[in-house]
Order: sequence, then C-alpha cells, then structure tokens
Amino acid sequence: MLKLHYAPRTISVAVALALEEVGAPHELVLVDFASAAQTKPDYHKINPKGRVPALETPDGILTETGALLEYVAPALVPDNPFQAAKMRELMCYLNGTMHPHHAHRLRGERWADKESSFEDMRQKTPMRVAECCAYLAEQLPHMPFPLGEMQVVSDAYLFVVLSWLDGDGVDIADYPGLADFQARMENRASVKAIRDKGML
Ligand SMILES: N[C@@H](CCC(=O)N[C@@H](CS)C(=O)NCC(=O)O)C(=O)O
Repeated sequence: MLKLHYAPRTISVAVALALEEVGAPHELVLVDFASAAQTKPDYHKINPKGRVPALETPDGILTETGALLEYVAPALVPDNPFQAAKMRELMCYLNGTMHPHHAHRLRGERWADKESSFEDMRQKTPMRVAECCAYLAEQLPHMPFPLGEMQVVSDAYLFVVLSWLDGDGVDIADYPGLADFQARMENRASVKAIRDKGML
C-alpha cells in the first residue's frame, strides 16, 4: 500500500488531497515537525532531503510534490502534451517560486544566520507572495483546462499553496479569481476529508 509521509498544513497535504480525490488506498505517516523529526536520521532514510512529502510505493520512494501528484493520480494528467506541459508549468512555478517566497517567512535559517535577516525576510514575504498571486490571477484564466474541479492534479497543489496566504499576510479577497477557485475546491468531499483529518 502507498504510504504518505506528511505534516499538517505543508505542501504534503496536496498529495493527501489527490489520494482522497481518486480514492487510492493509502496509509498516512505523520512527520512530527514539533520534534523536528524531519531532520533526524530515521526520516532521512525515507527522504534524505529532510522534507515532506515522501511516498513509499511498491517500486520505491518518491519525493517532490509534483512528481507524487502525477504518480498517485495519473488520470488527472491531461493526455494532450501541451495541456500536460501547461499543468507542469503551473506546478513548477508553485514549487520553484511561490513556495520558496512563503518559506522565507518560516524558514529564514535556510538563507541566513542573523535574527535581523529573518525579520527582513518575514517583512518581504507579503510583497513577494502578493506578486505571485497577481501573476496567477492573470494567468489562470488562460489555462487550457478547467480549474477548481480537480480535472487536473495541479488543482491540489494550487489549493494548498493558496491556503497559506492568510499566514503570509496576503488577503485572497484581493484576487477574486483565486478566491473563487479556493471556494470551489472547499466544496469538494476530498477537501472536507483532509480538513476533518486536521491536515489543513
Ligand atoms: N520541493 C519540495 C519542497 C518540500 C518542502 O519544502 N516541504 C516543507 C514543508 S511545506 C518541509 O518539509 N519543510 C521541512 C523543513 O524545512 O525542515 C516539494 O515540493 O516536495
């Protein structure tokens, strides 16, 4: 059976959401950030990068959210190569740009040592994340597939990243298209299920 190593409110929740959505049998394994379990040798045997998610599969361990999403829900990857590439373009942006801007608020020690540097990064986060939201609000209507209906697996990724906005000091109401996407996702049984499990 698939075994998902996750922590609540992290990007790993996107994979839990996709697993719920497609009804794939799986086991959830909590990685306890409160005790820094992700930094310990036991977890590094699962994911030497010290991050969640990680997925144990019959063929071996997978890491990186976008890869896991496509693996657990291949039916939610467009057959059309251009559409599939646009979906990956979106997930790469979330992974490589927006997620790191969010991480500057919580994980400043990755980039600096001084407390004053952490504060500087925390102050910069709302501005950078808001720039990402403006970009997404402009781009998403041009995506070659419907959004917010879990027809593509990137919906799970986007939903979880947008769930961080409040903490990042960005008001989703400033981006009606994003707020509408989020509201439609909130109605899905899969989202309710992971909320009930305390993951969001
Ligand atoms: N590129 C990775 C990033 C994963 C990542 O950074 N996960 C964060 C939680 S959102 C984490 O595990 N942080 C633990 C830490 O920094 O100690 C992916 O998309 O899977």
